[in-house]
Amino acid sequence: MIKTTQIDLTETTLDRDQVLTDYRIAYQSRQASLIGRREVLSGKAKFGIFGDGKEIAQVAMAKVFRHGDFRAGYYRDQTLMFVLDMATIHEFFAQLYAHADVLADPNSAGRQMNAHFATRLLNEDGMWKSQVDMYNTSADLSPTGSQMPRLIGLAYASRLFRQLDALKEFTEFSYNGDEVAFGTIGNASCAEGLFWEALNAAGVLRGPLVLSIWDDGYGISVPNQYQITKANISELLQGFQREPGSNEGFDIYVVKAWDYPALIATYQQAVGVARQEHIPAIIHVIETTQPQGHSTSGSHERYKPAEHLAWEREYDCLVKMREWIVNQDMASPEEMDRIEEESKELVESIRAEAWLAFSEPIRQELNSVTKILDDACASTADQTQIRQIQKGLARVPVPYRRHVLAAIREALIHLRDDKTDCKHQLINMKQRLEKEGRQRYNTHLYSESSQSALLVPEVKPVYGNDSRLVNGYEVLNACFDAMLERDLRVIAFGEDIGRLGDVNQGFAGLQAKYGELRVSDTGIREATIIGQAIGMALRGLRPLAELQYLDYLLYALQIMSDDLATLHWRTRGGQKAPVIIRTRGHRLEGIWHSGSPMSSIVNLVRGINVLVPRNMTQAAGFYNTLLLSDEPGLVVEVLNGYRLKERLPKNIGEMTTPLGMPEILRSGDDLTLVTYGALCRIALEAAAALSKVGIDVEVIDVQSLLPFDINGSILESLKKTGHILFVDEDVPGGATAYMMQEVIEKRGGFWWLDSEPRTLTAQNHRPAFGSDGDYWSKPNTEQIFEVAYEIMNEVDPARYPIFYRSDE
Ligand SMILES: Cc1ncc(C[n+]2csc(CCOP(=O)(O)OP(=O)(O)O)c2C)c(N)n1
Repeated sequence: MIKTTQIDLTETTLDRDQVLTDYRIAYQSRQASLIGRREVLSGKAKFGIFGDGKEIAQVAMAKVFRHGDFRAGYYRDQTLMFVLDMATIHEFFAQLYAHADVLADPNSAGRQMNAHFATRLLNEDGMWKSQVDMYNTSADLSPTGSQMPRLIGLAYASRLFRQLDALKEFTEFSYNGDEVAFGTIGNASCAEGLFWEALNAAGVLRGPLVLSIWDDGYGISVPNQYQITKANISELLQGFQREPGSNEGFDIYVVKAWDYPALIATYQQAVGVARQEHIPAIIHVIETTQPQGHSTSGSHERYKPAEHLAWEREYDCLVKMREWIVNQDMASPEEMDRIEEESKELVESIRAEAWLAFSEPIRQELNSVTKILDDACASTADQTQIRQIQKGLARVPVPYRRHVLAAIREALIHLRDDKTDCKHQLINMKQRLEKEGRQRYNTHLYSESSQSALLVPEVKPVYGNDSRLVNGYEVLNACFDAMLERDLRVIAFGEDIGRLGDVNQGFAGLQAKYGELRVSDTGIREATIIGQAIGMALRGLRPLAELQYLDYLLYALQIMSDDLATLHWRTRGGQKAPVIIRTRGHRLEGIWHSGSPMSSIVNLVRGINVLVPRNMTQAAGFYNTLLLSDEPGLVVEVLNGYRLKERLPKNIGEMTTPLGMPEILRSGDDLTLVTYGALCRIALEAAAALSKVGIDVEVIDVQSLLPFDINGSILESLKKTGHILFVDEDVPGGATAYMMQEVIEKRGGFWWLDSEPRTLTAQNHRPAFGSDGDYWSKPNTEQIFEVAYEIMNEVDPARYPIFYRSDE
């Protein structure tokens, strides 16, 4: 017998009209699923995944979902969205068709597959709407379990809003921390590590979180016995169950997906307690069905036994609710039939409208190009090829803009020697379509608001005669102190940053000064540290989340990449999470404290700013810049810089380091050396040695990998020197290759090269332990000297003969 929180059904009163309205919307939602599948199978949409079988539970959930609340769920939640009008059925079909217009598909403007929901939290100008006046849904993503990390931040924000008086003024985000964060997840996704990490964190953080597990017994074709120990997730979660009277742990409920009154009572109780007392709850919704199988990719008849399929038909939540309504004498079978017929007609007509709205503009573009091609035929000698293109276009069963553009491109090849007006019209149309396509699909990777990080003006550090020389960590400490002081929304957390003040003392004394809620220790849980930050940032807070070492960022990289980096883009500017992530890396000793996997990061987190300051003053400037912006950013501090001496700027709280602006650390005429982070110091040492043999090196610190050198200043240096060397501590082909592409290909540096562009990197393997291990693993002063010298030897062998190597 498993222990769960019990509900009292006697208190539930159900009004007939409300019950019938619930049934109607649930039935409409089912129709949307059925018709949606048909649309995919008939070729009008690419892929479909639906919420059939979960309708009644979501109708019950919707009853307790209030303005200000948030959902972090997955692709089965269309009914909840429909009931609360967070998404309409029209929008649902628009997204199914990938209608790339934010008015048609406000979730994602055609960027996400269907049933990946998101409400628009931002106005057109990128500023927050008032969340307490809306139902809110954070943007869904497909990797299973990835909604969990951010869910804990959404819930924890309520605790902060309730307990921190300083946050009371942010009335557009919270009313006394009363907002509940509703999570949803499939049974099989509970096998993911993210699920367990998030649940544990939620229990520790104690916010108003209500997690529903839709359990249909399968994860695609794999039954629970292969997913979950003892094949029962609520049984497995028993250790999380809170004891009566205690406020630690979760309330755990088990309820059947087809039992309408029990679902209503369960949600009322669970959400009531969560909202009032901030006790999290788990609702294990069992006996859920999936009438159409997992998605349009396959058919469940292939893997579900016949008895199970028969059971699913009998226990379908709509069938059961209808039976219950009729048995309660709330409506006759004929009345129920009528509701169903009306629902079918309604949903079909909405679908037809959505299809027309999606396809008609494309049809018009296709007609325009056909017309221009007609004109082209009239004016060209050889019409056959153009007619073929026209015919091909007319035969496409479901035309997209890509077909139109491909036809134009093909026609232009045939008309390449043509001088007619048609050709110009085609070129114009091609350019217009290309531009519109870019606006549809390529915008909003970073903020386009007035708070874009690129718009934050530079404020240089100011020093006085009395400016003290301090340890690097003290510069950061002063910066974080100033941030916490001036912006009450700043909440810092991470492993060991609270009581200890972080492993390098950047937060020393700040918990004592600002309290445990503003500067907190977390468990060892990198993915959910980032998730916590995302959820909090979505609710208007300014989380400063620390990952203890760069090497452990890999645990969080999936969430950074899948959720944080794509958030603004995948909602086409509908949501933002200006999270500031702090970590330290590059250089210490041993495999896991000296990694610098910058290329892996840079290539996976497009959408997040990646900043690699060489010292703590530059780092402080980046923190200040990020806090003034509404974009996420990662700052990688130099691990061996905390005890190096720096002068403490007088304006540590105001100075900013601009993004995408390299800094020339040493000017020189012979060779451009491009690097960042810990290697800046080593490169300067090498440059000093090289100057002794007559080689004048310009050393450039890129400072910011994403964005990269937005004004092309490295190219200007290359124009002067004609020779370039990229140096870093990543693997060969890593971030040096990235930088080389930026300068040589994108900026056209190729045209200014007088010799082969070179890279110098760490070895392919991880850095070995100890000083010699480091010397043989990472670039050092002597190696930089030799590679730079080799470049100059190639240019002028007589002047720079190789003196340190024999040819044998
Ligand atoms: C990380 C990850 N692994 C695998 C998949 C492929 N996949 C998509 S849905 C799914 C099954 C999920 O089952 P469950 O959590 O029970 O949810 P359901 O779809 O049944 O509602 C799988 C394996 C994925 N999307 N993400």
